[in-house]
Amino acid sequence: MYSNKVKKIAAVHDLSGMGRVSLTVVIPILSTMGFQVCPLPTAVLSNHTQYPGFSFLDLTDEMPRVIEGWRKLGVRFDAIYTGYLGSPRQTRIVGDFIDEFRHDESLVVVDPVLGDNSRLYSNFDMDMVTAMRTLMGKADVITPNLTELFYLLDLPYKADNTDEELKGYLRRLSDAGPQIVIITSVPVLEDPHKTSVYAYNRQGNRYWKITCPYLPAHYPGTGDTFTSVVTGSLMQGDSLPVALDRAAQFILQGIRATFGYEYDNREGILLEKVLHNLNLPIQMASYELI
Ligand code: PXL
Repeated sequence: MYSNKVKKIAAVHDLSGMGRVSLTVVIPILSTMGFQVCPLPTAVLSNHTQYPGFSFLDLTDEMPRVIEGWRKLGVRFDAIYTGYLGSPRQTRIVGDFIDEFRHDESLVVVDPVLGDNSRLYSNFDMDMVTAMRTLMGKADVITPNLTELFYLLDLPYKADNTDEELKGYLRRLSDAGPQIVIITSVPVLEDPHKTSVYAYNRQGNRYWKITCPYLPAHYPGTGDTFTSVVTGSLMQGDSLPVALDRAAQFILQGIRATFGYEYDNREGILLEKVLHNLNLPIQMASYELI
């Protein structure tokens, strides 16, 4: 049956007041791309956890009440996109939420937010890693960065990996459930100013690589930006390599928009200056089949 309704995305992330991460990034990006974003907040923070201090209101006890409200409304989501979760118990609540609120065509995206630059974020420990491994099994798409990849695979971090090694990691994570696995923030050894993204789609058994002319780790929230654009793009019906290109291009535009200013990188990229670009056709095609 023909339907022109706006697609609904449940966004399960924290709300951090300062420093453009999580819901303050996910909502504007996916709204601009034409989707209705329904937030299921996991925590409220004064600012993200890469600042030296932060307030933290854990919403684990509130989440089942929000979910109960949605149950009464009889809502189902066309996508469920999870990011920063505050505790292992939350990952279990979110797992049950996915089982109940997805439908056959829904896209489930789990960004296993655990750490960056080879370390776990403050207030996460190995229990959180184990819990994230279980949640990952329910996803269609996962987007770990290189640090998160090694925690999920229970391997020691190493920055230097061959294409063949990275393909092996992608394959192992996909074997645990997700059809699409995307690894972000892979250093390019020959050029310290670049990073690569590697991706695998089990459907078609193809591996992709794109190299980005920037270092996202310098700007918190670029992981959330990347996964938000990929999610919106896949929901629009773009192929995986086109979705990756859109996300990489958008982050590059955001970083370029910040260059001209005296600026505290912890605030993230100047998203507001480039949001409108999300509705333009992509300008570059930098993906490679590997
Ligand atoms: O984007 C990752 C992220 C999300 N939410 C919070 C964070 C971070 C990264 O530091 O601290 C609260």
